[in-house]
Amino acid sequence: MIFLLLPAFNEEASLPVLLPKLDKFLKEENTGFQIVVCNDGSRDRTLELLEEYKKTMPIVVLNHVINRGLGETARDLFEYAAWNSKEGDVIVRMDCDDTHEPQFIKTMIQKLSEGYDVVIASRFQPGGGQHGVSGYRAFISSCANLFMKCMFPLKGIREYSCGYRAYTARIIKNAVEAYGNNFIQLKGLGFTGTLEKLVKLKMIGAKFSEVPFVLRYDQKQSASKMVSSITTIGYFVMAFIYHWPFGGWRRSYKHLARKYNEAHAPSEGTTGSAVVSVDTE
Ligand SMILES: Nc1nc2c(ncn2[C@@H]2O[C@H](COP(=O)(O)OP(=O)(O)OP(=O)(O)O)[C@@H](O)[C@H]2O)c(=O)[nH]1
Ligand SMILES: [Mg+2]
Repeated sequence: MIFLLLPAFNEEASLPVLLPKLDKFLKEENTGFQIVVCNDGSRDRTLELLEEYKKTMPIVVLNHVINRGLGETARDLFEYAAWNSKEGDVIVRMDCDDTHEPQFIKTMIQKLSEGYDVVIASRFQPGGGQHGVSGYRAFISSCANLFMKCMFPLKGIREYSCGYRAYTARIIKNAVEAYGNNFIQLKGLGFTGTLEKLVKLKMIGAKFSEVPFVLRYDQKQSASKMVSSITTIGYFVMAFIYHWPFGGWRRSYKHLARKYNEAHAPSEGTTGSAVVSVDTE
């Protein structure tokens, strides 16, 4: 079973394009799936549209009456998936703004089955890229990714800021169990939680990989909700508290790292990696 997690804030223009496309793709893949959308206090027709689509598609709607931001929304989506999935399931998080094409779900899941816990859709792998992104924005995004790579190096990973990723349900269940409400701790700092998830998963022994992905920014219909100043501050705050004071997160979560790394250590004759099984209908 695949859980598709979609945070939605004022996405009335994109949902009628994305949801039917997603539904069609997943049905063609003949894969059991559940779409989970969190409407985060949208002030447009997002909630009404979701209630309509629910009648014909497997959609669960989580609703925030007040806009709480992407951090709290992602927390609720991942907690929902952690409680409602089975160990062998897959969790995919994508944006609602129609810039993430569903076709990449297939390659991400194939990659997960090679034994990874997290597979990132990456603009920076050969074959990846971005359409419709201004030179200025592309430059800022590359700088941000370089900063994150220096601060939080993850082997083989170049894409830190894109939220389009596939996770094994097992690693998300472990993370929610290990960190509780602190899996995404920096909830008020814009889109920082997208990076924080990678760092927190790394600390409990997750294995990462990437597949090439083309960001379709040219298809974006809704306004950007990214407040880059707050997110930039968030990255700096995180880099700081990862190390300070007295060893920061690295020290305070050391016991968790030990517990989960030991639990996932390869036993003799195995690769030490969970093989993902996706139930088909
Ligand atoms: N729940 C919630 N979701 C949000 C909020 N802001 C953005 N989102 C959603 O998070 C996803 C990412 O937001 P985007 O505006 O696409 O941000 P981005 O992809 O980093 O950057 P742009 O595409 O340039 O805007 C989309 O699905 C949004 O609907 C928010 O305040 N609350
Ligand atoms: Mg987007």
